Amino acid sequence: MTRTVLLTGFQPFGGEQVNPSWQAVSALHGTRIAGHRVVARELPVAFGASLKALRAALRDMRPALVICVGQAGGRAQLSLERVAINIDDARIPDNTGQQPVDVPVVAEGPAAYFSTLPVKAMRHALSAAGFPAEVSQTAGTYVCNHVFYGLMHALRRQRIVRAGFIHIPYSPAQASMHPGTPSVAVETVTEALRLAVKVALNTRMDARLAAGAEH
Ligand code: PCA
Repeated sequence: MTRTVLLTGFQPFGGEQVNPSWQAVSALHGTRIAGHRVVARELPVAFGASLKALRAALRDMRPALVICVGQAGGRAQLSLERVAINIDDARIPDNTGQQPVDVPVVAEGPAAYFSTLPVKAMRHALSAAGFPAEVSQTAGTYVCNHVFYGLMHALRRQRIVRAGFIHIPYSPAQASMHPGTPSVAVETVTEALRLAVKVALNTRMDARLAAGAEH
């Protein structure tokens, strides 16, 4: 049986016309990577509804690997997120007007979950192939962290299903509206994600490489 890789991107938010996370993952929809079928889904930028849609997709597809992708305007590299924390603290309202402040994603849930992706091996492979990539120590406290935490919580008893989150920079079209901010072409992000999926599927044990930060 062909196993599925689930990739998610987000709808536009914060006044943007597009979200490069959806542009990049939708370009991989229907392709095959390392013998797996890729399915892409778009999530709303909304606390609660985003996770409901994600949980439905997990139930329907029973994927072997899940990578959720979101836009992080201002970042210069693909950020392989290490950890999801159990807090919603929104600086701006979501697309439905909700703005939770210091509310847990899951009441009584653990403080945090680590990504189960081999983030070090992925960063190494991406850098070696010329893609800008880093391991990030925070996915923020907005809808992306909310989805990342909810994803890891939903899969907490299915450790065999690898899952995690990648933040991506603005696209050049977006960055032109925010002078001075870095960007990466959507096509480049798409190719980087294709490689990231391949490495995640082919790496059993993560590499022991330094990719920490002092701050
Ligand atoms: N980025 C936001 C939410 C949706 C997205 O693409 C975030 O980083 O939380």
